[in-house]
Amino acid sequence: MRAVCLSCGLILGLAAAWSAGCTAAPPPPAAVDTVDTVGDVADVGDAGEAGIITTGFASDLRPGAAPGCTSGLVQVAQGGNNFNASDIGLVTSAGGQQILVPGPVHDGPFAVDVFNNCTGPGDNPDYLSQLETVVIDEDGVEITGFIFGDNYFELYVNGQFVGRDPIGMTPFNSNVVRFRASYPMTFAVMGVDWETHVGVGLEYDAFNVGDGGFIAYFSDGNGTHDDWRAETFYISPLDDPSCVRTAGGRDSSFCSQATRPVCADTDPSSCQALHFPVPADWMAPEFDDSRWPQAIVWPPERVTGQRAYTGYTELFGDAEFLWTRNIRLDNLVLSRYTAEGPRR
Ligand SMILES: [Ca+2]
Ligand SMILES: [Ca+2]
Ligand SMILES: [Ca+2]
Repeated sequence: MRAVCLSCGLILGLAAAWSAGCTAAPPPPAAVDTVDTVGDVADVGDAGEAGIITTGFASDLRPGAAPGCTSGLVQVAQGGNNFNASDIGLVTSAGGQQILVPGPVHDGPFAVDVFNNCTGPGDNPDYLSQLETVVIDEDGVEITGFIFGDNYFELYVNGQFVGRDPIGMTPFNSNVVRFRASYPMTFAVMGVDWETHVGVGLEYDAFNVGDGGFIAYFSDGNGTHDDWRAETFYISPLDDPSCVRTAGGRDSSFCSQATRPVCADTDPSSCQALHFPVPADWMAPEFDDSRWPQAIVWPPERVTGQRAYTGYTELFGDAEFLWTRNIRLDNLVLSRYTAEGPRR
């Protein structure tokens, strides 16, 4: 299931350690304004949650390891905008821990294109005829779901992989999936705000701080709203990771006014990142997400003006764009929602 298994054992090991630590953690005390940094671990002082700090660019880049646009000629011929490969790399903490960035992409079926003007035909009006139902629960209900992610998504339902984004970074695309599943139905989405300067959360020649966000709508009326939960696992670029608060859920919105750190202008290779191990079972229905914050709804215009979404808004019903409190610095965001039944 894991295509990019560069350090899966390590990641799973971290996840196990994290789960164990989480189980034993006392209730979180009140938020604190100042934190201490020791070695490569930021002690955020609220139940002992520790992030892993890395500095600078990823090494060991794997071009093509993640799904991506590979043909600029196709893109230009179709009048599109920029295209970029979706590189994955490894960053290493001072303590020797290695982490895949921008995220632990998994192998699995690609979602069908609604709009894809690089590895697809652009507008794909025949998408419904191309769907294959992913059977999760034989006696479940058949549901069609539409997803747009800035920039990459993986969708799990009731713990099973349903589909993933065929383009990791750009150009922007939109997708549709179909599955059969029973209620209560747990939707779990991994969202990645991809980057071209891998490891520091920056993109393009201008070293922009990119932003994330995703939206999903399902044919039973369920979709992305503020009753989902969302948590960040990769925060960058940062001048000082101690700006990230974690009481009541991680919050990077106090960092550089959630906009642009000094390092992005002075020396991007000095920018830091804060990572939190991804629990191996984060997508499972029984996973305890009670410590994750409520997802934040972002206005569509704040997330994207891309045709892949704006040309298909009717497919997304009343769903809303979600992310965390910080749409710019939070780059790997896991989100969950369990539906008890159809939402009408
Ligand atoms: Ca994409
Ligand atoms: Ca970002
Ligand atoms: Ca982005």
